[in-house]
Amino acid sequence: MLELYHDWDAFCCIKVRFCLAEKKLAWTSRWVDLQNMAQLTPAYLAVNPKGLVPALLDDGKVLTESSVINEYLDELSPEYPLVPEAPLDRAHMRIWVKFQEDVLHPSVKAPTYQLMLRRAFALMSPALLEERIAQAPTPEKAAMLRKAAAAGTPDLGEVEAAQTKMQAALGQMEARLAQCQWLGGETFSLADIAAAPFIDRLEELKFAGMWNNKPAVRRWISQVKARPGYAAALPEATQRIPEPI
Ligand SMILES: N[C@@H](CCC(=O)N[C@@H](CS)C(=O)NCC(=O)O)C(=O)O
Repeated sequence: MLELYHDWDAFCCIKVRFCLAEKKLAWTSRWVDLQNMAQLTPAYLAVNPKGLVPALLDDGKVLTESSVINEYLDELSPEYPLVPEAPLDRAHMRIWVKFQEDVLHPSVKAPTYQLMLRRAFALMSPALLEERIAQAPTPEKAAMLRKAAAAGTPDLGEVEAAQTKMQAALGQMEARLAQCQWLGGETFSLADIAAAPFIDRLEELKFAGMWNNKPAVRRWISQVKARPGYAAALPEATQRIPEPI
């Protein structure tokens, strides 16, 4: 039995749900509400001491790290393969999964906290906020959350710096996708699944205009949206972090 500890509107959780849907695997939802910092409750820290979602339990055995989880899910059944057969194609797939880990996911963090989660944290009681932040696994994480929850205006400097990184990332994707159909090569793979939540988050942030002048990225986005698992992986409107004003 597969149990997924996840939040509906979290980048790495959409990534794993997309994979589960494409592999047609049944799973049970264990919701970790990031808008209330539930990743920092003792109950969840017992599952993943890093206080990060997602975590997958397979018959009670815990796996963390969304890219590792997705390779594991792919290996669970030979049906609907998401890892290319040829070693070189597999290597390219992993390079683009790493690009998601190193570039795409980090680039959305500041705008997500400053423009979206900040509004959710403002609704938490100061006592609960402090209780949760006190459980943060590192002082850096505690400081980042405290800054995101602080009253006042968002740090637009951080948002602008992130937008510069997003533009550069989209430029790299455009160059790749002008050469091949999918990020990993000629077949849909875990690389596209890893990068897909970037599209969704930029749309939520109202940054979708960033790919107006990127025809290959726009073609790839249409292809990703046409995949059966994409809509299944996305949250319902009520499960979304409030949109930025
Ligand atoms: N490398 C990890 C990153 C996990 C991660 O950063 N998850 C985010 C949601 S996408 C999270 O748990 N954020 C809450 C926090 O940072 O406290 C993975 O791929 O699973």
